[in-house]
Amino acid sequence: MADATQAIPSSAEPPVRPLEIPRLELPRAYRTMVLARLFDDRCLALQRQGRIGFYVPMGGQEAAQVGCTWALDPADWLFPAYRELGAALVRGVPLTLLLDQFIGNSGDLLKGRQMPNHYGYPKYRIVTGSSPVGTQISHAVGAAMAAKKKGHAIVTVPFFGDGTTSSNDFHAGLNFAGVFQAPTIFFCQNNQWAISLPRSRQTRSETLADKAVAYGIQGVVVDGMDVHAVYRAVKAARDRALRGDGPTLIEAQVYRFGPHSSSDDPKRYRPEEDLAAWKARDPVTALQHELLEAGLLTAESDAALWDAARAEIASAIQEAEATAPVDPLSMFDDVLARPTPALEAQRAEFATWLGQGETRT
Ligand SMILES: Cc1ncc(C[n+]2csc(CCOP(=O)(O)OP(=O)(O)O)c2C)c(N)n1
Ligand SMILES: [Mg+2]
Repeated sequence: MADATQAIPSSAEPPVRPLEIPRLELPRAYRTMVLARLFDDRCLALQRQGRIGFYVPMGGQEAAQVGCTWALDPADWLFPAYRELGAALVRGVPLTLLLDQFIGNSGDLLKGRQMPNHYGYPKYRIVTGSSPVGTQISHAVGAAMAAKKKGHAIVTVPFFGDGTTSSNDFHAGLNFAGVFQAPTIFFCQNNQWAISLPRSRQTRSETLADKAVAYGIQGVVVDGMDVHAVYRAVKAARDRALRGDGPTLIEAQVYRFGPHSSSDDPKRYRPEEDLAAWKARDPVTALQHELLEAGLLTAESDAALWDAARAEIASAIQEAEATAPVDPLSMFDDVLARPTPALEAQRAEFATWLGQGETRT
């Protein structure tokens, strides 16, 4: 095996770019955060109305996800957990396509076989979301090593939470990345809770970024409610990784405004005062005020932006709900190149059963 610790020449030098979100891009970044906020709220409501089966909200984490993905190159690969709507929207994943997956209809590229929110889109360089916490971390490190060996000047970015820093894969991934200098940015959104377990019960480490020390890699704490701070940290980490100077663990400190998922009630385990304190620092409102003050937004253009986002969401829901369900027979597809006779027989039996319609038992 070649000495993997040696920097492999990349096919293209990383472009030197300023560490600030360009002024003219700010309204678009803000629009993406607004869209994420409104779509996220709406999807949780759709779940409550029985129109989608399960949902994992991300409210409160808009600046972290948008700031991070904005600082990346579209060629970089994202390895989400299950809460990364903001990252998907920056990449341009259409709302309808996301809803197709949440509903599990025939427009869903995954054919209704994955849990809602666990989407993947090769076109947008988003690997299918990971439910067992942490597995995406080692996947991302492997992909980074492959890119490095091929001389591709890209980074890989696993997204994960505070709780996931206690997982086996966090250790395996960061250790391997440290030893082999994988061009990976470990993007930890410390939203203070792992379902009902608070950050204080997760680890005695003072910060989660401190854990980087054990792996000999760079660790950075950043205010995840500040889109600029996140952008700067990710941009710097990306430049470092592509210079061959190794991976970075970024801890973006945020707060999950909603429940862990549509299946729990945070009022049963979380103090209301904490939520109120963090909501006072709402990342969407913070950027809104900043843009209004900077003259990049007016009260009118802001209202129009929110209205347009609501209209876009309504039409995506209409389209996705009008899409036909997944063909149940498709469950026999994609597994074997040549189906066995037994499988063919089961398929035929199932097709007959489906054809019996109302009379089946
Ligand atoms: C290996 C494994 N253990 C337990 C779970 C159950 N589980 C799902 S999400 C979660 C909490 C993860 O918390 P964190 O990493 O902070 O991410 P967050 O959900 O807060 O974004 C747990 C324990 C799981 N999915 N996988
Ligand atoms: Mg968490």
